[in-house]
Amino acid sequence: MFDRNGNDSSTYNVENYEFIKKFSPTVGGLIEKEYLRQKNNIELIASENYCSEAVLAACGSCLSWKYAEGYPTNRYSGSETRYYGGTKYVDELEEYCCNQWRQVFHTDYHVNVQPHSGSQANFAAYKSVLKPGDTILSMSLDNGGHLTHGSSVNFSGKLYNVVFYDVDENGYIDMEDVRKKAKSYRPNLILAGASAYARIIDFEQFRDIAKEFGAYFMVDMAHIAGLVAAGEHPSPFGLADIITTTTHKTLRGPRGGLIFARKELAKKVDSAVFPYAQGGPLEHIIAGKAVCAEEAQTSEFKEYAHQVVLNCKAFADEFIKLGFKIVTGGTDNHVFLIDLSDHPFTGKDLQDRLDENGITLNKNAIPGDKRPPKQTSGVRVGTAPMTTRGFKEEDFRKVARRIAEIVKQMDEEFGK
Ligand code: DSN
Repeated sequence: MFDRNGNDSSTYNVENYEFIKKFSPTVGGLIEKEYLRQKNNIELIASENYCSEAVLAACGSCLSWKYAEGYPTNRYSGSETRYYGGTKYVDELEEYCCNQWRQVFHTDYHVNVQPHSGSQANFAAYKSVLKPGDTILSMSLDNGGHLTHGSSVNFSGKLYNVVFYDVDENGYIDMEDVRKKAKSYRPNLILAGASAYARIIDFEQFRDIAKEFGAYFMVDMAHIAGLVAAGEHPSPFGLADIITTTTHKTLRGPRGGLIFARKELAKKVDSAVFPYAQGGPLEHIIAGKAVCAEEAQTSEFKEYAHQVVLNCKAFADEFIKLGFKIVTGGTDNHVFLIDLSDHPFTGKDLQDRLDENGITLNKNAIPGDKRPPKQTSGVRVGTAPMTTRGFKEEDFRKVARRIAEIVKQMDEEFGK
């Protein structure tokens, strides 16, 4: 893992790409280039992070060679099984991984650690409680939701009838609108969770509305899961019926997904993952998820998550001081959106210009955006990866000032 100056005290990455280069100069060479890009850049993509060497090593282990379709034998009733021999150790590993995740979130919910990604986790979570054509009430992609929360180009928008709740004029989730739409549309499932929302989500209010109108309550906590684990964001456990997450964002583990559910939904969730949505689980990634869960219980992780939030607030405050508009006027978590609608260039223009200047972030729609998704009027920034690399508040203030300089040049160039 890199430190704040891009130094990598480990040899794991370098040894690996050098090893690959002996067999494939092309593949090894491209990995090396990407390694150097990551090492030399300031990484502000809110959904990315740097996992530990132990996680990387687990993901690159001999478990990659093992097939293990099914679930550890006797998972609940004695009837569960794997469809391959030789699964003694991966059975133990998968159970261990599930137990570790229960400990992370202090819960007795059922856990499925097999989803290959957050999208696969959401696909299976919906399938476990909905039929095609059922209604989901969620936040739209434009307002900060996620592709799998009902976008018309995604399976979620094609298989289900999706109604979106709005954000208010300040960009906050409009809980009155959630209640009003729950009352009018009687959704089968209400979903809370976002990929570009900077404020605390009030899971209790969502639960109350879901209960009032007889809907399942699901939370996609992919972005904030690391903060939930560290007590930096209220937990949805005990409130939601189903919770999905990825493990590679604020949790800084391997790229993958998890589903948690109330025990009575356990079998439905498991059969929605395998055999409905997926075949063989990626046991090497499950090993990485288990290491990540252990790391998430350390005091070092809690300090990191606390610092992510402190850094994000300092970063947003500095942008505000520099005259930028921030959606919702600040942040409570690891992410915020810069509103560029008063500038003569798009989010894509700024993303490209920052790429040229060694700063990586992504263009992002802002609520009510008039520009198309390939351009956008905003950019999204997050503090988790650079916090992992040791950045503190003053480092982020400096980055804000550097971005402001670049924006000033662009204003002149594009004719503000
Ligand atoms: N697309 C991811 C993000 O960047 O937030 C979520 O899956």
